[in-house]
Amino acid sequence: MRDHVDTLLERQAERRGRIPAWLDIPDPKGFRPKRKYRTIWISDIHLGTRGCNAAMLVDFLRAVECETLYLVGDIVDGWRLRKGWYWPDAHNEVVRRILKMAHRGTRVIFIAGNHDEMLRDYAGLSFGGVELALEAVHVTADGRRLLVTHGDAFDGVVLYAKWLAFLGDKAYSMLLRANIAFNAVRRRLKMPYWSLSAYMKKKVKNAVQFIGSYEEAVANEATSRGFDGVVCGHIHCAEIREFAGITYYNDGDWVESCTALAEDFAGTMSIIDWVAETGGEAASAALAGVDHAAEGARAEA
Ligand SMILES: [Mn+2]
Repeated sequence: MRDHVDTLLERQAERRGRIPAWLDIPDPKGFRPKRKYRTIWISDIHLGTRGCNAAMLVDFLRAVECETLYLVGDIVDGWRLRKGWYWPDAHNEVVRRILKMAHRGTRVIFIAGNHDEMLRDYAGLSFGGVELALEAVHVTADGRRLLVTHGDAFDGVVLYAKWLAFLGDKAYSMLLRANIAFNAVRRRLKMPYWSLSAYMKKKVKNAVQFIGSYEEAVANEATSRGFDGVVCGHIHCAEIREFAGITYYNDGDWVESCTALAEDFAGTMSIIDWVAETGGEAASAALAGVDHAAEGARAEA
């Protein structure tokens, strides 16, 4: 007991006035050279839910390097965590990856979404090199001004069906749960990840109609505020679409489709589909180096 306390005190003294040691631990040696981008946007990670594809995201973040990283909302799912704590160590690893990127010089801007709306009270502050904001203006390498916003504010503008009603819908949460079970079986059969829920969403007429009018509503707002384009997330549907003189970008999500939006050094934007590119193969290996003895690994709801 005494020894344990002594070690704790020593460790505390050692750390005082310093940053955590893990920030400087080098990455495991990979065979892939890092892909370099000017900017990367990711959103709708929903940390704290079973649906979150944390392993796939860690694999992606290890494979890339960027000057600016935008976290476009719904990064942590406060709504889900309020109902019961669920935080496996893979979710800690996502947080550590992002903090490491910030530590190594990437500018990280976190725009709060509706599932992490509790962070909106902290807009304007920085934590561990991560700047919190309500929205941001991004200027591309080719000089276009883009509004960056999570996008939940546009739910109400859409006339057909409110996305919230759709998201909160029992059918949709059952679909997400089915997607987890479905992919657990596929993994056991050594088949690549395939999003059942993303597929269904493209087939359900109401969802398709909603997505179309949502995109239009977001684009209209950006036009009226004088932007050249808008980047959002929220509806879990990655897209690059032109609307009369304005470009609508959606970076997708890491619950269903595992996608990101990226800008290269010439200002060209593209959607990165990590499942299509890797088949999710490297995802389990991505977490191999993570210390599973950590307490979080036992956190099951
Ligand atoms: Mn959202």
